[in-house]
Order: sequence, then C-alpha cells, then structure tokens
Amino acid sequence: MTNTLYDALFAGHAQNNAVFLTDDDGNQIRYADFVWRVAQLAHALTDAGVTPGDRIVVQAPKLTDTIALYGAALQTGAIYMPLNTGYTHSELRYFVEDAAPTLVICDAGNETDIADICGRDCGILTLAQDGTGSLSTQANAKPTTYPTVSRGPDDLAALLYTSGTTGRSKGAMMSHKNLLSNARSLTDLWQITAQDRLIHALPIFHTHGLFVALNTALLAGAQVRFMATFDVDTLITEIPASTLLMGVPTFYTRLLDDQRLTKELTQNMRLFISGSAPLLAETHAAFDTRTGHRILERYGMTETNMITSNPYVGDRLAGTVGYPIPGTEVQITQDGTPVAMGEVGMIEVRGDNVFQGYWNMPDKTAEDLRDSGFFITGDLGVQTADGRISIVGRQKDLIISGGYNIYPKEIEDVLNAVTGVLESAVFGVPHHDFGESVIAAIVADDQDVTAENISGLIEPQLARFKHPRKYVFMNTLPRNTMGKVQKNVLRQAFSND
Ligand code: MLC
Ligand code: AMP
Repeated sequence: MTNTLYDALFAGHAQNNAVFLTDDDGNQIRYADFVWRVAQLAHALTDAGVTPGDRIVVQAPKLTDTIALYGAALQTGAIYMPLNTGYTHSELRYFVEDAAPTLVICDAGNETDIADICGRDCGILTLAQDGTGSLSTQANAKPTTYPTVSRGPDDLAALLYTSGTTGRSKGAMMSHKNLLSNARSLTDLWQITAQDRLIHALPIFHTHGLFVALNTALLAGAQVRFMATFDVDTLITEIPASTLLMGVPTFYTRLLDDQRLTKELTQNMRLFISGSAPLLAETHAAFDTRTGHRILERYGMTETNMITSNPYVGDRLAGTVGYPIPGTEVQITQDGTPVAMGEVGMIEVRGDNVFQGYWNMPDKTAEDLRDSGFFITGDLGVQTADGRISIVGRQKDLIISGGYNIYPKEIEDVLNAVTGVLESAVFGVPHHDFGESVIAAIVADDQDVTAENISGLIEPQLARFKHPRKYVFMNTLPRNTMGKVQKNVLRQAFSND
C-alpha cells in the first residue's frame, strides 16, 4: 500500500532511533517511538468511526500527540483539519458545520461547545494541555502498527481554513502532492538535514508551523525543539544548541529588543527564516549587524504553500522575497495579462504546490484559480529581470498582525450588527511588535455605543487576536467620489496612534 505523504514523512522513520522532538519539560521522543504513537492514534481514529476521506477537526493544544494526530489522519486516509485554539464558539460553529467532520478532537473544556454544535453528527475525543483525555485513553492500549490506507498524490490530506475578503472563511483543500512537493523543494533549498535542530515556536494550526516547519523537519529527519508557546527567554536559552529557526517577523523584532541576542549567542545557528508577513528592511539590517546572520525571507500562502524564497547561497536581500521556489511558476499580471518586467501587478502562482480549490465553494474557486492552473494571490508584486520578486502591496483588504491574517470585512460585519452602529471601517496601522495592529472607525447614532460596550459585545464572536485594539468614533467615514471608504486616508490619519 502506498500513501504519498505518510510514506514520505512518517513511514521511513519506523526504525529511526534518532531524537525527533524535545518539549519544554525536556521530554524527548525518538522518531521510531513517534511512528508507533501515530499508529496507536490511527487505531483510535478508526475505532471512532473515521474512514478514508473523512474530515478530522483538531482544535487542540500544541503537543506531541497533536502532531502525531496529523500523521494518524494521513495514515487512515482521512483529511486533517487543524483549527486555531483561540476561536470562539460562533467561529467554531461555522467551521464545523461547513466541513462536516466525522470526528472532532478538542480540549476537554470545549467538549460541551462542540457537542452543542455537531450534536450526533460527529464524534468527540478530548486532548487536554497535560496530554490526558479520551484520545490518549483510547490510543494507549492500541497496537503500535497500523495497516496504512492507500492514498495517492491527488487525494486530499488537509483542509485549512483561511479568512476571506467576503467575510466568510474558506477551506483550502490541500492534496498529498501539494504538501509533499513543497516540503521537498524547501528541504532542498534550505539544505535541511538530520544534523539540524529546529526551534519550533509557531502555532501548529497554520501552514507555517505545521507544513513549512514540521513537514521539512520530518522529511529531513531533523530534531525539533518543540516550544508550547513563543517566549524570548526560552528562545535565548535554546539558540546555542540549535541550528534553525522559522518565525514571523515579530519573533525577530522581539529578539532584537533583547540585549542577550549577540553574535556569540547565535554562532551555532545555520539559518534564520522569516515569513507570513513583511519583514521590515530595518529589522533585516539590525539582525545582520547584531548577529552576523542575514535572515532568509520567504513568501507563501495557505492556498499555495511557499511560493518564493531568498536564496540559501547568494544574496538575501532585505525587502524582497526572492525567487520562485523550484517547481513553482510565478507570473505578474494586470487584468490577467503578464506585465513587462519591472512593472507592478498581481502575483499569480502555478505548480504542484497550488491547492485543489475551496471546500464547497466552486464559484470562489473558479474566481481565484484560473483554468490555466494559475492561482491569483491578491498580493501585488514586481519582478526584476533576474527573476527576483518583491511584494509591494495587497489588492485584498487584509491586515497581518503578528503573522495572523485579519480580514476587515469579517470584523466590520460583526461591528455593523451592533445596535447603534451605523457603519464601520476596520484598517491596519503600523505596530512595532505585530507589524500591523487593528483599528476600527465607528459611526454611531447612539451615545451609549462606546468602545467598552462594543468590545464586550464582540467578545463571544471573534477570536481575541482579531479584536480592534482601538476604536475611533467619527461623524462620517472618508469616501471617494465612487462612495468607497478611503482606508488609506484612515490609515494616514491614525498611523501614529
Ligand atoms: C497574540 N495576540 C495577538 C496576536 N498574538 N494580537 C494580535 N495579533 C497577534 N498575532 C493577543 C492575544 O489575543 C492576547 O490578547 C495578547 O495578544 C497576548 O497573547 P499571547 O498569546 O501571550 O501572545 P504572544 O505569545 O505574544 O503571541 C505573539 C505571537 C503569535 C507573534 C508569538 O501571534 C504567533 O505565534 N504568531 C504566528 C502566527 C502564525 O503562525 N502565522 C502563520 C500563518 S500561515 P488579549 O487581548 O487577550 O490580552 C501564513 C502563510 C505563510 O501566513 O506564508 O506562512
Ligand atoms: P495566509 O492566508 O494566512 O496563508 O497568509 C498569506 C498572506 O501572507 C500572503 O498572501 C501575503 O499577503 C502574506 N505574506 C506571507 N509571507 C509574506 C512575506 N514574506 N512578505 C509579505 N507578505 C507575506
């Protein structure tokens, strides 16, 4: 039986006695033991009724068992669907109803919420922060081998929800081939090997922490120092014994804010990688000056995995995201037609890394994914004659805060539903720590509509990271002659707040 992604990432380690992962308590798990654990969990999933093609929703803490669940989902031929642990009940309801999973794995504290959402339509197993719960009780007694279900390159491996400009999140369908091709390209490009020790401080419910970091580590047989949350003190302690860090720009600005970050501290590090949000040229330069390391910036998206990367050998230029990664084609277009070299246009991407479409959304898929195979990213870029790409803006109305995407439309829909709010405009302003931070401009017809009232009302509806950090009350919103709200005017007016 072959199973494209499981075979490449997990099966090959069945006899590998090297350490795979070390957690915050110093517990280590060897690769071979990890593969056993994956098999035990695969049995637990099967016993819970999971069959090939079923969706398994995982909203669980960052634990070894959570990654093992990803392997177990693949081994059973199911589709892994991770969710941000910060989502509220109403956000969860949307995802669960849309994806119609067979099984949800969640923290025991959320069990009642999930049961309320899916009733008898799905099973629930729990996985608590300390690793206990019905999932491990079920799995612990199971055999350590599992008859791997056959899956081919075009079968779905994962469903990752990503917010959208329409306010509705979309499930990006990722096939085995999409994930494996990208993991192979990145592992080669960044020269990741079994000698590497990766500091993993990202969440594992997004492309960056799950696929970019873990798929490449698993493919190479690298060691992983698995941090439950990002924390500068731990990072500073771990850097001397490690070789690789993947992070969002906030990781690097926070490291730079700490005087313990020096050349000596980082002398064993081989590579610092940044992505998910723009890395400021000044951060790039300051990091180089302080440590002698030039951060390698790459660019990607949930729907496409990684698209471009600065070179491992060669110039890692600040303010550029490098070249299309091998196997990936990029074109810059205006109205669908490629522009001349050096002109700004829409970044479009094609290759084995590009997703299969949006779950249950054929119209949206047809809008964003051309018949030619090119996916329209919504990012604006420019390419030099030697192929190097820089991102110069976004056509989509999106705020990226600390690497999390926040779509203003989603927040505005919630704000506009508050009694007394006539209209709202949500926009991002520069922020030292998060890159951008969220402000909401509100037009209200009621004196009782205050920032406190609004934030209390939106609390049960939106995950905390999406909450506006500031509300400004206006008599009218600035609009252009077409009646469109001028968010650039708002951004300018409130940039120093
Ligand atoms: C946390 N908070 C945020 C936030 N992170 N607010 C806005 N933006 C963020 N990114 C809020 C919390 O809700 C909380 O608010 C308060 O900050 C403290 O929470 P915390 O958990 O202690 O925060 P912290 O540990 O400091 O987290 C910061 C961070 C984290 C940068 C470590 O945001 C993070 O891990 N970001 C990475 C996101 C990521 O993986 N993106 C990749 C997407 S994939 P309150 O109000 O409750 O006090 C992708 C494709 C690609 O984009 O190319 O990779
Ligand atoms: P997501 O939808 O969460 O996968 O986020 C993808 C978006 O993050 C992209 O469309 C870009 O707008 C942004 N992004 C990712 N990497 C970079 C980068 N290196 N520089 C600028 N923007 C980036």
